[in-house]
Amino acid sequence: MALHEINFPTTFLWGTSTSAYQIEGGGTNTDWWRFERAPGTVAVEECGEACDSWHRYEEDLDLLVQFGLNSFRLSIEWARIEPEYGVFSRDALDHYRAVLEACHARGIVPVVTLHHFTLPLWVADAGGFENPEIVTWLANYASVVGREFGALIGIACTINEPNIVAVMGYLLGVFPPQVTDDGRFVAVNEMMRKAHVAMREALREGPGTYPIGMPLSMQDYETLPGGEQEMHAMRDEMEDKYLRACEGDDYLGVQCYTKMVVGPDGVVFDPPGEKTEMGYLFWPQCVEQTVRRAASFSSLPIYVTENGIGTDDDDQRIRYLTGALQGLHRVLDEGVDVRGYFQWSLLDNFEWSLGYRPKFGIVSVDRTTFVRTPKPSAQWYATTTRDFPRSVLDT
Ligand code: GCO
Repeated sequence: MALHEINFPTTFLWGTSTSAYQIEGGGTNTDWWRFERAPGTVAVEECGEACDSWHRYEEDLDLLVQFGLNSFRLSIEWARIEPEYGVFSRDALDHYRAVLEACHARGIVPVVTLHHFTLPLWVADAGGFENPEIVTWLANYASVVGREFGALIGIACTINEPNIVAVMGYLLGVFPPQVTDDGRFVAVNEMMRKAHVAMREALREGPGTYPIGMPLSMQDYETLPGGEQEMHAMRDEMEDKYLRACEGDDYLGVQCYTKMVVGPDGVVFDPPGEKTEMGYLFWPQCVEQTVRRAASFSSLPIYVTENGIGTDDDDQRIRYLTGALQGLHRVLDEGVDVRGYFQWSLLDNFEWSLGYRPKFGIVSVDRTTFVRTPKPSAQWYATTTRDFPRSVLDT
């Protein structure tokens, strides 16, 4: 069958992905806010007002409408909703209700992440993901969120990239709480899976029927001779255990950016090849490879909940996204049930320890005035997704 004969599902979700802390600004009550100010951390600058999306969310949503997209992945901030243990902020809940209603008013399906990297200070101070109580705390938070917003949620993501929170925070020590301990890293991974299931069940008890899942960071892997064992061990801890734990979910969320090269001594840093601003290999093929691999674990529908490139060179971004969507098209052609693609990210935003230098956005944001300016890649994404799959294949 010629590729252009594919009847691309009209229900496919085309969107962009964001997170609260990275765009809202003013996330003062979080572990990240404190981490950025602590002496000797690797954080290069403070998040501050980010993109001021706390106030400018309607502008952001209007951009999506302008680009013809039908979905938006955003996160809600636990630290704002439950600033202290058991105290739920009516103001914060009302704010997020307004955001979700603003999505619906524009025909945009909101994909809502409950936890995207940041913890309320009270949770961090009580041991964060190492305190078994966090399973109950997250489930309680999910119950409140489900009760409040169940009818407005399009798709729910419980914990964003739990494997990255674990590896960066508990093995590599570059995210809070800056731990470098293999045993604690493995224990946090286990805690994440428990918390996810508890949150999923809590959401299911509330109103609304929407798919619930947990977006996982996945990589394409290249193994150098002698690195097989290392690669399998790494992938098992980072991905496979999670993929198996997602069995009771409604979908798999795949997030991918690059390929990792693994040799006998572990990850090969700075492998030869074209790089992105993150120092990652330029590897748009990661989309089809990771989606295929996720599909080999389960027959659940798949959403690519994040994919994109950090680059100052918008032509490089267009080249990357073209490759990514061509790969996505191939897996659809193979019959994999992929239901949506979310480009990371709508706006240039706060890239965690690396601050504002990496540019993932299809829209730039003036750091003083917060004025948003679409880049050529935004126009490219708008036309490509409108004409998909033909335009992608023509390139
Ligand atoms: C992650 C997060 C995002 C990042 C994005 C680009 O994957 O680390 O979900 O918050 O900003 O991936 O690195």
